Amino acid sequence: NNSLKKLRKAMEKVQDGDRYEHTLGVEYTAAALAMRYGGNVCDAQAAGLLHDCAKCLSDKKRLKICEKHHIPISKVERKNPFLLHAKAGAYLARKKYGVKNQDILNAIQNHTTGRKEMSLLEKIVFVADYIEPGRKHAPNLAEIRKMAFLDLDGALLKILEDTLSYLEISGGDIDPMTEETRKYYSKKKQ
Ligand code: DGI
Ligand code: FE
Ligand code: FE
Ligand code: FE
Repeated sequence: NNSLKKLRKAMEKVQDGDRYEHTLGVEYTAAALAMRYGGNVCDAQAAGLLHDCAKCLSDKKRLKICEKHHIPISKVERKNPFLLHAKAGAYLARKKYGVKNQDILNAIQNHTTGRKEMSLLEKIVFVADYIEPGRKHAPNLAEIRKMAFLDLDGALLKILEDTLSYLEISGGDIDPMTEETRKYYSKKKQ
């Protein structure tokens, strides 16, 4: 697909080598999950390619984009502006990379903290980001990779639980959205 090729070229330009490898890994993994769950494969690829399009900007630039375009910044985001690569990324996907599909934009916006009631595409990008082949040293990675293709919500919940335990141990600030997403998918499972 021609537009996917263009997005790949654009990401290669704005991302350093390792990040670009990760981007391609998320693209392929999101495509595989879309095949498994009957999603739109092309949309999954586009969202995978663009999800970290704001990852290689400076924190200052991310804050500037969000402030300038009236994108709300939470307390935790203000203190940890790397989190804003999701919101700033959705903005750039629309304005710079011409994405009009709101589901793709939501998948980019919510790929770090998740949110309750995620769409199939949002879940796919969230999970693909964590399990793509280049991702290393995450606990339970082998188990989560397998689970992703058997029980997407189960994999989503495990990723949130492991991310939150990691943040608790390392003393990272927890965004209320990450906690809310975990609670929602934990309740849903019961
Ligand atoms: O951009 P990537 O590294 O590919 O992946 P990502 O956008 O999912 O970001 C992952 C990082 O975000 C990981 O180190 C955990 C962190 N994270 C997720 N939720 C929160 C968080 N960090 C903080 N401080 N607070 C959160 O709620
Ligand atoms: Fe990211
Ligand atoms: Fe993630
Ligand atoms: Fe990523």
